[in-house]
Amino acid sequence: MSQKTVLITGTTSGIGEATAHLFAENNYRIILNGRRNDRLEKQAKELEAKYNCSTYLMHADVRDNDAVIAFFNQLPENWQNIDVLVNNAGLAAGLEGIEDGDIDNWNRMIDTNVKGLLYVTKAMIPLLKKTKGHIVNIGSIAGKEVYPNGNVYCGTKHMVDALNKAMRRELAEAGIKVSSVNPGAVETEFSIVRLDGDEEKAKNVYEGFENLMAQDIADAIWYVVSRPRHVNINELIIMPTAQPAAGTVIKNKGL
Ligand code: NDP
Ligand code: 8X3
Repeated sequence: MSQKTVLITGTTSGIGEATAHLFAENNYRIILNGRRNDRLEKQAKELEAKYNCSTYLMHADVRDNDAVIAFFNQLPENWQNIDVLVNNAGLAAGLEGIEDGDIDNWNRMIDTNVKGLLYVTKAMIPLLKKTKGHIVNIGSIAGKEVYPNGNVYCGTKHMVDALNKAMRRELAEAGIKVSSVNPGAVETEFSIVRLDGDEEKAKNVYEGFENLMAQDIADAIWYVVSRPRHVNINELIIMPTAQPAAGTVIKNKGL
């Protein structure tokens, strides 16, 4: 059987990074993506050394549609058979109410989480049609519920939820599977980014309970992708035991 290939957006940290490792361990070739080139290059070397894995770098900001199109236009023939796309790149920026919201933060979230996901997906569909591939969209519990001051982030993830359903309806006849994985609180760089680089405050988010780890979500993504051809997992919601709902965490109770 020929070796399979996955393109994962946002592999330079967190969920994307753990997912790249898990797919490499399972003998996939990996197309790595992110804006921080130093991390991408280091990651490629690590994966190659640890798993003897072939990697290809997608040095592109997913918000830049021209850069996304240019990447696929130059993609060498031997990397064009892509079996799986994991739409993972994303972020939250800020935790203010709408009245005090920062417009640049809103634009960053909408441009990355929604438009970036659409740009990469649109460019990939012709390739995925050839392999009868699989798209895994990383949504969030924030795409299923809303919580105070989550406003625009929750809005973008609700849109990911809608797009996940839209893609599944549109692409079923082409044999492309479409799934979403929707986590609650995972300790990654997510809160550092959301809180504008304040590492102390970000650490507090995860204090007093057992949050999810990036590896938990990578395991779920692998579960979704490794089902038999006739089985599609439409969506998964995965929460820390201590987080019964979006925006609610039970702290200091040993959970
Ligand atoms: P991290 O901040 O650790 O990772 C985010 C990744 O996305 C990084 O690799 C970053 O790379 C990349 N990224 C961000 N913007 C862009 C861009 N414009 N172009 C390309 N890559 C980009 O956070 P997580 O791993 O937690 O987040 C991954 C996904 O999971 C996101 O979609 C997030 O919304 C979702 N999620 C996270 C949860 C959590 O609690 N952590 C819970 C639910 C969902 P770089 O900066 O190098 O570009
Ligand atoms: C991030 C998870 O619980 O902070 O998507 O909304 S949560």
